[in-house]
Amino acid sequence: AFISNILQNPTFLAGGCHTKFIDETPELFELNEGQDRATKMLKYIGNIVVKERDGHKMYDPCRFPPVTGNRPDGLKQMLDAKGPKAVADWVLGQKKLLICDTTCRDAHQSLLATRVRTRDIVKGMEGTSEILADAFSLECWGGATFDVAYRFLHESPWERLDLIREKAPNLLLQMLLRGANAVGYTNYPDNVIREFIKEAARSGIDVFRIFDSLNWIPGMEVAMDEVLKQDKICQATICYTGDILDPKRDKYTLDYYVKMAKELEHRGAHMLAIKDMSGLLKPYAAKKLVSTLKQEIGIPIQLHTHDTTGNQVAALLLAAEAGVDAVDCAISSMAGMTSQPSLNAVVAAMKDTERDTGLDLDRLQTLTDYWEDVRKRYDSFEGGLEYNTTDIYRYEIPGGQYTNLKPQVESLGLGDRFVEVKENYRKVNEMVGDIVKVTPSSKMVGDLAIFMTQNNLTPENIVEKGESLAFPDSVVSYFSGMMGQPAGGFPKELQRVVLKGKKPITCRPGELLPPVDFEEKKREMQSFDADPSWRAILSYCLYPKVVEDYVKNQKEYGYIMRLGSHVFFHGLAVGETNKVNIADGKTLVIKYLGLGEVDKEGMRTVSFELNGIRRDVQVPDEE
Ligand code: 3PY
Ligand code: ZN
Repeated sequence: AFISNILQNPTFLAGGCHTKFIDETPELFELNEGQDRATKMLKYIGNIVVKERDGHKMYDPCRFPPVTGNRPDGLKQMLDAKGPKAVADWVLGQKKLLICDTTCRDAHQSLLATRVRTRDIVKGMEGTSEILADAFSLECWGGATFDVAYRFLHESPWERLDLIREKAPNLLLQMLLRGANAVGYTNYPDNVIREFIKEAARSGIDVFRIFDSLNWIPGMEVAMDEVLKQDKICQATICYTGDILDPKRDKYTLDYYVKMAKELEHRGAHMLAIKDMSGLLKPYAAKKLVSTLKQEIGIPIQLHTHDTTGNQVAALLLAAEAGVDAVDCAISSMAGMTSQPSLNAVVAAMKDTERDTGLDLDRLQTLTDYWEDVRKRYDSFEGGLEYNTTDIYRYEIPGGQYTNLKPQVESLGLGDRFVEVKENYRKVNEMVGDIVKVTPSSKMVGDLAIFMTQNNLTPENIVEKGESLAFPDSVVSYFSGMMGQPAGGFPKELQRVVLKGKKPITCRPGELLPPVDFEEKKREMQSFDADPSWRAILSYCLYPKVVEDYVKNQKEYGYIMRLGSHVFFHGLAVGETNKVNIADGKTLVIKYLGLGEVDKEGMRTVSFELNGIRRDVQVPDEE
């Protein structure tokens, strides 16, 4: 094959074959690339079918939202032409209730362990861009989607963003940024935050929702500044906790939120987000909070909540009455419970009122159908709430964490003590000073709650018993001040016990972290990636191990992003055929024939037909 490649090479044919010809013509070696890619893919599927055995059912194809080709320019064009202030002014001048669709980010983060793959997002995106043309934005990036894409889906979040941007050129794309924690769980050096934002802006993010997990404004400062510099929409956030209607809860009062909102406006935010990550903002509290904020600040307000209690369509409607400018919802087949309230329900409720959203319920149904079908591919990640619960008012656990906590607790063998863990979550919140709980502070509270359960600790004995215990990293980080400063400060006794002599900081962690030397990071990466892209370097700064594993996985299995999701997660049923478009115009027809015996080395043969020709691959057996 190599010889015939040489014979067909234009340089060779033109008589240009000199001694360096082979060295200078690397494509000669690429003849097998197609085959190689196919083998890698078969290996990937082989591994999955061995793991899954034949428990897999075939799936019907998805119903796709129709694409009409009618897609007028939208807010994206307004932002590009006139800048963020013009968009914010336009929003303020609107009567209609504007909608942000979170289906492609928070909804699946909260319902399906963040597992929705790029392929499923992108396949419905052209239809989405038409049907949601009158929405405010599409939240489709950031939060946990960044590392989960690399870690569990073996795909690049940057490529996801490119593809969404291409298919939805009219929509504002929105991301969730955890302030100085970017899309991670720890504070990063300032130059990493700035370069990450620059690259995200260049790649198509228009609206940056920036929050700090303790509502500590210095933790948002660098990110806000960089978004403003990039001329994108800076949506600064107040995270909502407690209950402003309850006179006994006197830490997070209406006044606390108003002060914070004013400060964010003063620092140049184009919009304010109220982020109710746990769904604690009861309907009448929403009305009170929004109507007060509308009087106190002049920038548009967008409300984000989770429908864990079942109360939150009502919260959005009362917020709409109180003048909220935009609300976050998810397509109904991906809404409810720990996810956002139903977009379809809100659209229907507002129809023929003075704040009609302008969205069409019948067309939305096609998106609902699409996501209903997509969701079936992710059934192994279901397992969250089966019914709404008002327990959340007691525990104050964020939507995404609530769905994760149970499997996490079960995996530690504490499944029968889940209620105790939740009670400890509540107690820990009190012990650490009644704090805002959202990534990463919520993870710290969860880690400490589990730790208390495992070690039979109570608020009464933790100070005494804790002297001899090594606390989880997140807890040490919190008490060191590396997550920022909580309102009201740290409880001193517990801080002393956790830190064991280490001195906490009170400044912005970014002031102490030395800037990252990107050239050095690049050299470091070359041990596993010969020529890392700028984006890969940035990702590596956030998640070194995860990115290294991702690159290695790609070498092993190739570009598996193009596999259909049911095949990606469950492989094929015996006799099932699947077409995979491995490169534009190149299609593999893969039929799964079945498993062979295990050999002495513990390898199992998996048989396929590839484009009609029998192909076997060997994969390690797992039982
Ligand atoms: C995240 O930080 O990922 C969140 O969704 C917090 O609510
Ligand atoms: Zn959320």
